[in-house]
Amino acid sequence: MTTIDQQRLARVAEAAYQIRMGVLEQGEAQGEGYVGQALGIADVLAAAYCDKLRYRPEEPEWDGRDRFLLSIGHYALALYAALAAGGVIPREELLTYAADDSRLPMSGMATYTPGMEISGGSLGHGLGQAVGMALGLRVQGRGDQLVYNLLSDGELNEGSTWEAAMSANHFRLGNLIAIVDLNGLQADGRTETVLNNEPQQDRWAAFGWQVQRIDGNDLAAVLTAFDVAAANAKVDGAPQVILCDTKLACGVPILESKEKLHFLRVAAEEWPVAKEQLTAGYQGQEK
Ligand SMILES: Cc1ncc(C[n+]2csc(CCOP(=O)(O)OP(=O)(O)O)c2C)c(N)n1
Ligand SMILES: [Mg+2]
Repeated sequence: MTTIDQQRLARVAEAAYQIRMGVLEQGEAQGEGYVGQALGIADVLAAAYCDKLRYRPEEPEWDGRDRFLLSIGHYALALYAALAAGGVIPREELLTYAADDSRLPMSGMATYTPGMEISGGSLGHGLGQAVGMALGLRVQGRGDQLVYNLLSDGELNEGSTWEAAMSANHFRLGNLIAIVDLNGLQADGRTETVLNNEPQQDRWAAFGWQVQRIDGNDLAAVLTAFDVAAANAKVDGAPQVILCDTKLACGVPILESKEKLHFLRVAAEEWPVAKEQLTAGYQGQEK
């Protein structure tokens, strides 16, 4: 495994901390939300928005940008926190999460939020949209721009995801990178109980994809996987997938131990504790 430069690692770790804190602030403002999965995916989003993605914070619709598609609309607060960390939206706006007239609705909507590429409430459509965008960019002679789609293990139960996976290799979309959050949970229970979708590596490989599987909360591994994917990406090559095993509520012990982690309702007095625990963990890591 390549070694990641320590300064780079520290910079992205700080971003991941900021994203997690932004998630907690949004949760606290509403008293509830899809907080567990957002904390789990924070390292991946920090690597994307504070290291790898090409975009202009002040010009979210810049034509030359890489595309990052969030098909899991309920993860929106994680993306809002990443957009704040990346300078696309003001950090204080996070406090309006899911409020009436906010640009940050509870489920991600492209028409409301700068930097939100697609609306994602109906699961299982992001990869198909990513295939279309990757194909479109290549037709326009801009196949060097990468299209990422962050999807969930619940979305692997949708047939449309596998139709898209099949077509991505058929069209040799080497500019397409899927990232799957394998957090082991979905709305009705554990993924392995609801509808087991392992072995994941073999399934994607059988569809013609280049596969990496990593600990999605090991930031050095996440950065390395993004580097490898970007280096492998080539017009007319195989599409790639990064399978990320993540931990729900990662970094916040008081929330990690909760039972109903798909949608968290947290008592008012627990939010400050959650924030303290996050900061203590981050400071401990720095030493
Ligand atoms: C097409 C579709 N079917 C069902 C739902 C209802 N739904 C909302 S979130 C969710 C769970 C999906 O699994 P995952 O994203 O892995 O859940 P998490 O890890 O966030 O708990 C479901 C079934 C939906 N939004 N869209
Ligand atoms: Mg899940």
